[in-house]
Amino acid sequence: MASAKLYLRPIGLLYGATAAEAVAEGLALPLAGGPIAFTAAELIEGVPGNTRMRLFTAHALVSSGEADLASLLARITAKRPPFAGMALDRPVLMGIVNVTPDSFSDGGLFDTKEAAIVHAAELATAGAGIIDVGGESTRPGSDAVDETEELDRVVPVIAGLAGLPAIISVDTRKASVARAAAKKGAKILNDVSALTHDPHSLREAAETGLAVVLMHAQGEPKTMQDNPRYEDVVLEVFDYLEARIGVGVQAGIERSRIAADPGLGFGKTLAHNLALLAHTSLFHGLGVPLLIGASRKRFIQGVSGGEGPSSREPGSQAAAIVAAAQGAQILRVHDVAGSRQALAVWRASVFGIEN
Ligand code: 7PJ
Repeated sequence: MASAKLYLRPIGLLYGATAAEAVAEGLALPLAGGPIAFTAAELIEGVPGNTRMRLFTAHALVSSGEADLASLLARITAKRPPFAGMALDRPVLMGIVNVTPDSFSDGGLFDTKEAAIVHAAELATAGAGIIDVGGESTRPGSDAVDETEELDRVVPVIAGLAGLPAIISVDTRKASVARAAAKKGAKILNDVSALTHDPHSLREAAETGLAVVLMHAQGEPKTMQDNPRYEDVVLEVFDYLEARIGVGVQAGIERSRIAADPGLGFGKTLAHNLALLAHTSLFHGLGVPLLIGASRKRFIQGVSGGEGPSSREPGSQAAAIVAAAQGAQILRVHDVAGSRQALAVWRASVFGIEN
């Protein structure tokens, strides 16, 4: 294995006071600065499709003395700075506002400017720290949207959200839409193509100062679900995101402005999506905040039924908890109030009622 590489998947997670005590005793290490800690990790060594895995205690990892391992551990354990001005010490909910006539889960419901603005305000009141406004449906099978059309959908809505007590994010693959959104006050560029779709996006992101979410997708929305294939989905998605973070930093986007997302549903089978969700903690090795978007996606139906997207809400909330329990910092959801309740019950049970 000439170009063997190391990946670490933190396991044996502890929460709250127990986590702090175990870290103080040298029995655990903080995950992204805490308040979750890990007592052990799977060390995966090799290249996608040809790896070996060994289990280590946190103590053994620290005392290994291997340079590659030490730098990976440093990325996993370091406290994340605020993202787009938001502290990340508890999960932040990103509420979805689709201004599209064909969005797969709430298509047509919020496709007028007024309805979208009202819906965004409701999501903010319900506890969304971020409102994600999108004008191009990227659901499986969807066609690309013309630039003028996307600008017309998104920009007036973002302009109408000024003063909302939430950070505004724009879900777009187009540099011109990102720029127009930034002018109207958006602070985050959420790009499902990880700044690859539009050749101007890297420069635009660097110059506007927007925080960016880099998401993994295999293929284009139109055909991505036709036959997705990976040797090892978890490691390949990790490598891709790591490379895109590197490209972003090279282009002048500070690391502190970048978050990463494995892109559930984007060119992935049910098994791929479940593997990514189960291995969320491995992605802390990217050294940036993690965003997970499971909400109402088809893989939930693949597990346990749920014909229409809105009937996948309980499964969506379960997936959000699975991600949050592994330290994912940002959860992209449709039902903010419901997700908030689910998270609150989980948080109270592992961190205590006061937290
Ligand atoms: C995602 C997204 C996601 C990020 C969409 C849908 C399809 N952005 N935009 N992550 N999904 N960052 O709403 O389900 O998973 S569009």
